[in-house]
Amino acid sequence: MKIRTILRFHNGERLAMITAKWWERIHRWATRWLVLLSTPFSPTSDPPMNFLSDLHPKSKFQAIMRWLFSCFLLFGFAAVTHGGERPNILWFVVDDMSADFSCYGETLIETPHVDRLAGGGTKFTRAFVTAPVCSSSRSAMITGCYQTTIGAHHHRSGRGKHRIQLPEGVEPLPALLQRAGYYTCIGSGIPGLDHRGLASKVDRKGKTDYNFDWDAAIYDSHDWAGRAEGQPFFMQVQLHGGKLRGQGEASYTVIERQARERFGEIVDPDKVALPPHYPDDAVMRRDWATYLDSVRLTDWHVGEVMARLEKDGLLENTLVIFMTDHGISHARGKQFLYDEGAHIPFVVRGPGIAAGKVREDLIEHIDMAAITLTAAGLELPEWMQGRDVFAEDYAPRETAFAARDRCGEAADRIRSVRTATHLYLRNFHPERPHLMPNEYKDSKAIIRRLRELHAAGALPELSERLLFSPVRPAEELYAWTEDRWQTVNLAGDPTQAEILTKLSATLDRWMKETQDAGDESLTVYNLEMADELAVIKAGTARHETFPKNAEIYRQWMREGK
Ligand SMILES: [Ca+2]
Repeated sequence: MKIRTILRFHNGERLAMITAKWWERIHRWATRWLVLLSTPFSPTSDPPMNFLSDLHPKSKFQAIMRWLFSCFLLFGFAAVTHGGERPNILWFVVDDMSADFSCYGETLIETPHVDRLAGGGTKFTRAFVTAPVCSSSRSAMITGCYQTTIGAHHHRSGRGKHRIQLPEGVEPLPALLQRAGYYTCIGSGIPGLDHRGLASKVDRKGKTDYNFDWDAAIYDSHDWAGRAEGQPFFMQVQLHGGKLRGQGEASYTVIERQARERFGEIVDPDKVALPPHYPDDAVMRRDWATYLDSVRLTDWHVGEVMARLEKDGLLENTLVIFMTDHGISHARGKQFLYDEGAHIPFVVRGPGIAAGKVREDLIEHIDMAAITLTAAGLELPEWMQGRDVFAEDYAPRETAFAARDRCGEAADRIRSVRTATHLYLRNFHPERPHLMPNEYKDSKAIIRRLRELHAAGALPELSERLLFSPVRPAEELYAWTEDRWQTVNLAGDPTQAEILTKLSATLDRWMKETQDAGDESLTVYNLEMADELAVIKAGTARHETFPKNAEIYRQWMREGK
């Protein structure tokens, strides 16, 4: 076990040195004994070369014992190096889900499979995405770079006529692993099941959603089963997660049926504890209950994949990383940089990873790329901004950064920096409201209900202020570890002025150093809106709302708002 750990984690010179030393030793022993002992059995050997026959019985016994010992050492070494071969790497990437698992403190449901994963590995309690929306988060994840550095920060950008190219030299992770001999795959992790955990006749590749031009050939398959014998694999299990609960009534019914079939009962909406900034309302409760059912169904799927790895004898030589692409899709979750949108579960299990360990240092989701490359025995490219948080010389992050940019037609720009105690946010367009027009979000039952309650003047003060204020503060500051949902903005508090100034400067420095590409021009916005509208089905409500909303943003841009 010790040697395996060394072989896995000491790359470069040190690994070469250790390996060479062992090989030299083994080679010396093996040559000495095997050459000597093969001699008597050689058909061309002349007597008295059969030295065993000339030996004293006691010496003969010792020679045989030494021979057996040598064989044992050789086989042993082969087994050790085999065990130390490049591990398989398996990612669970779950859509739209916060860390609402039992091992992260959720008490209303049980999530035995993710809990087991955490128990057998290292659980990070302070992991954050650098982008709180699918495509920007996934573009960052797959390159190990800040989405703002590589220009992939606007949600679903670069899909149509306006294509985004990655900066010179930057490549998606599967391309690097494939070139190093890995079998690269992306799918549901269980042949015959889709990303929703439902039976499927056709196995398809899983979700990618990258905002840049990429070559589909970086993925060999939907599943690791097709790899060559002895070939290590890199598998992404892409799960529908929080998206299982859908946008409203019709999809709630589907997930409730699925939960009843799987677990015998559904989460009781009456027992749900909503965050304080959401009104206590039947629609909100039902939605949150179905969300928790989506967590349970995700946990079940994780269990199935882990059982398959174990059954196939792959568990011990597979590095497993579990995370979500951002937090729950809700009014203040997905698309926003509060914990509700940016905090994610992050669990790593596998060879060389401490079991049952909990780490409280800050990590960013782009670190997953660096952890993966190191585990595969590859050097980290210069351009990669994620870090191998398991490296011996790793100095824990003092800060974690995140950015929100245009989401669909909703053009906005928010940046944040977080320390172990504070979360600082900067709104670059404070004149725009929190719940700005957004076809995607506005078609959700929860947002429609919030707008209804707002129109009827029936919202509690906190919901009204945090969700419907027509303008936002230019800066926000939260003592996030004490203020779980970040509802108390300390930005105007004179006692916090020093920390605010410091974090503001840290954010400026980060934006400069990482070459934050910032807002889109109106010209690019128009190109992207045309591209996006082209893929929306004509005649639908979406097709009508989307361009109407886009016109509001154009007007705001023209007004400098
Ligand atoms: Ca997502």
